[in-house]
Amino acid sequence: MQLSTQTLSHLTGRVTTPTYDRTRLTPRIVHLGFGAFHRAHQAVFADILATDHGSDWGYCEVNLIGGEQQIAALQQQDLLYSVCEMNGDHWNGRVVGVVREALHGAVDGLDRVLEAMARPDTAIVSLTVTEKGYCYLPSSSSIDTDNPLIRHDIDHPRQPKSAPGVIIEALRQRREKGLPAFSVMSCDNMPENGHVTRNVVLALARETDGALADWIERHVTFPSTMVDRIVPAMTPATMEKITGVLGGIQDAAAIACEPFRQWVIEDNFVAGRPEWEKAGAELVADVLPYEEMKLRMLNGSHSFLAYLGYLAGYQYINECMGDDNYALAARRLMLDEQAPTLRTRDVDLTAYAESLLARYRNTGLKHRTWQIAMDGTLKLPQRMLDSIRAHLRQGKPFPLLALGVAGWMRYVGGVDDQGQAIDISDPQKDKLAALVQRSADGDERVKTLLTLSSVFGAELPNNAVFVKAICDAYALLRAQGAKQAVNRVANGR
Ligand code: NAI
Ligand code: CS2
Repeated sequence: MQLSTQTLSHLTGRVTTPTYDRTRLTPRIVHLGFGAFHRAHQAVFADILATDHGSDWGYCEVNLIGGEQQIAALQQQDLLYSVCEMNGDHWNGRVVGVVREALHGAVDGLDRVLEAMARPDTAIVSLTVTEKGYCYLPSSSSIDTDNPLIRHDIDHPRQPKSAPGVIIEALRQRREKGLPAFSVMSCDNMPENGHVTRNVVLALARETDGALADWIERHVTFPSTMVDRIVPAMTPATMEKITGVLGGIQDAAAIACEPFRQWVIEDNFVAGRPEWEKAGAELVADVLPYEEMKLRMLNGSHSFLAYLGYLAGYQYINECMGDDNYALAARRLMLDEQAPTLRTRDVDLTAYAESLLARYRNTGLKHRTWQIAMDGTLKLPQRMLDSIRAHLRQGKPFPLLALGVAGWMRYVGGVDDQGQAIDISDPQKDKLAALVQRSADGDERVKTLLTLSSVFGAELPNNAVFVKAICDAYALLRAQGAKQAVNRVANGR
């Protein structure tokens, strides 16, 4: 049996199902990126609001590139899907009912997506399209005009392919119809994600229609957010477990996640917003301190464990945590090298680090190091390099961050410590392969990879202290392998 309105009544008591009248909900949020994370995060906040607080904010879910199967699943399941929180062997299920419409740009047609975004009721367009979806250069937070999607959208602004291009065209149609603007809210892991979104949207709009760009600048807000919940990609084994939790009912859009969830939102919306605070979100004036804390402490240590763990043969984050040296390295990275760079005032960073380590130990989560390792060219700047810059300014050492960056360099070299080839997933994969190909392994490889200016910018590669730190860490990894290197650096040997 498949999940649907009809089969909801077959679900066992362990699963929460929508108790509210779903037809009362209006899809006032169009969400771009119905992937794993959105299903377990923003949609769950909306579901709690509808269940416990009578909210009528519903979602129109959209995928533009990839994710055809998830949208089809929604369409076949009366727009229902389930989320399972897993804590070790303890699983809690919830069927989410806030989706009111589901569209895929390539399957259902871009016109239908634009029509939904340009409806009078649409108040917010939110995004979880991964760092790649913004088509930006992380070293400068500006638009990447060499990106093929952006080049296409400059030539065909009425038939856009990129997420920023689709947002611009929807806003153009609203303006033409005399409708007010919506707010654009990024929920991706980037520092100042609202500013990045604003930068790319305005820069792309300026390429084709200056008057529209001016209108967007005056009328649209781009609130920043800090989002947190660990939601690994689905696996057949997890799917099987969820089917068990659902008492045998199949849900092709099911997702599993950890119990923890956090959302800090800049309170800056032009056309209203749900009362997210009632579901536990924090609405603040300035999100940046929270974003930096999360990106450096959590995501920075995640990427460290992903590269060094993968090289050593650890498939999952909780396996890395089973190695005392890796756990110590992650803790020291957070507290000795990331925490001192932060401007958060009222957060106990030691307690925060301990809570992150406990979350990484969750044996219910099968979070692959390979998954976290992907798209490193878009992740390293905010997760490691910004902190390194702070240490360089103050003349402080950064041995674990250096090992993390060198770990990424070994990883993109394409061979792990067991001699197995690595399947690298990165938008700059071809460029990385070319740089690796033309450099001898060792200092030359490090210096060649440092020429990637979209990642390292202009100054770091010319900083002798930085270059030496990375070359030394890389040499250690080459000579002793990741496990030994982590052991030595974590223990200060
Ligand atoms: P996913 O792979 O399950 O979903 C990715 C989504 O992005 C899909 O809906 C896909 O259609 C869309 N997408 C990919 N490339 C695109 C492009 N070029 N243009 C437009 N749409 C595109 O990944 P997941 O787990 O949902 O993560 C997505 C993002 O959410 C992450 O990159 C991160 O920024 C953020 N996030 C993820 C967390 C997690 O634990 N999974 C937690 C916190 C934030
Ligand atoms: C991870 C994040 O895939 C990654 O790069 O570091 O998705 C991480 O799971 C989330 O940010 C947790 O909120």
